[in-house]
Amino acid sequence: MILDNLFQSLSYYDESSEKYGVHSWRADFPILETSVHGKPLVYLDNAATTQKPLAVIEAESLYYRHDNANVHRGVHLLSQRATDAFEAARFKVQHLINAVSPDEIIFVRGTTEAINLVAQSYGRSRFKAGDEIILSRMEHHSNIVPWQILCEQTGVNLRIIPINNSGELELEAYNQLLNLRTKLVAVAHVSNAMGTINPVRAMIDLAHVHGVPVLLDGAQAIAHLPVDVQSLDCDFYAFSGHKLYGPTGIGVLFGKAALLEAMPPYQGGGDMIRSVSFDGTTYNTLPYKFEAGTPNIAGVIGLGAAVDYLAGIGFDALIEHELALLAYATQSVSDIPGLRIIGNALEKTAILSFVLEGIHPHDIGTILDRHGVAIRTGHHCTMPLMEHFGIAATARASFALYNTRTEVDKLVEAIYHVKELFGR
Ligand code: 7TS
Repeated sequence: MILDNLFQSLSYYDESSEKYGVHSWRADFPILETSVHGKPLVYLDNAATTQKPLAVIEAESLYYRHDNANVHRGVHLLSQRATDAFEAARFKVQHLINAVSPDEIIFVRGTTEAINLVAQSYGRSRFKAGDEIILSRMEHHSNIVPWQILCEQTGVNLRIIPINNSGELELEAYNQLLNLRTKLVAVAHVSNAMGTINPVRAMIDLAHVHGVPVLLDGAQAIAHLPVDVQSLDCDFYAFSGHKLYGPTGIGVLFGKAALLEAMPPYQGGGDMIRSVSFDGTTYNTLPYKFEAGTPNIAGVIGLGAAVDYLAGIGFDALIEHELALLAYATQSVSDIPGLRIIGNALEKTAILSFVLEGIHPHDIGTILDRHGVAIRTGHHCTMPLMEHFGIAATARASFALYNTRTEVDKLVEAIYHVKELFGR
């Protein structure tokens, strides 16, 4: 529906318009000046990782130049400054996702670690043989394998929500999967391989009717949609900083305080304890109970800068720009003979996955690279999803706030060149 409306309004879309601000946004990202193979970089691999604005690069650099010290430990000034900057970032993330308290924000390495934390702490301590966890067919391997490991450890079973051929979840089937044995639902907010925005609000309501908590994998949602964990009423929300214009190696697990309080620690070590003796150890309060060892301090500070950067742009402008771009790209590639889009959900974010008849996606990716166009090809860590569509891989262009219509034109031009080279 959103896309249909945008198709109709495409004639009004003008990327040079100040309204979208895309050219001033581009200027914030130094890497966009880069050339590859002698061509200007057209970076369309944002679902894998986004580029970083100067504000993020400088926040990390300033920390190392002026404030570098370990956090939560020292009485000396640098340690206090580092701790203040670190905890300020926690507040920024709290406000980004509208969590009730900063104690509900656990810093982890990324989405992958956040989901493993929930599986090994929440799942392992509560689930028993015969219990069920509901996932969907479109999950990233990061939201499959941690649960499979838990299945081996506890005898829990996985139940899988099927999808239709547009790449949308079958909600009726989901409803039927929920039963007395269900202990958790873990689904992607947005699909990384197709861009489908799942109806998570309705899914959470349904799960809660059965008293079942819900974990949302927000890796692909966090940079494209405003996320409000209170209005979603999700129990856990996981995301990575590097997909949000922030650094790699840092991410967030949000959990409702009552759940986190009741969970055992995930890892043991410094910072997560209140007192240690050989007679017994007591654990620290939230969020520190889940943050064992020296954290990625520069990464947290960089993530805070990324959150500020995004707040400066605003989701209204960002969404309008990205959806207009997706609509333009979808329309542009639709005319290419032999091209099939994988994932045509009515509700989508800025991801365009496709296959070209008779040409392997890796060949598409390699030739596009010679044009300076960076896309991702492969199964995108969603092998069960690929199996559903009867394919091994797709070529995926994924957009961010700094991409332009001219870049989409270059993508399309390069795809035509691929077809020409393969005589298709
Ligand atoms: N979940 C989803 C939906 C993802 O898209 C990804 C990464 C992850 C989890 C894992 O995130 P990480 O930061 O912990 O690695 N997705 C992709 C992708 O689509 N291409 O490269 C990485």
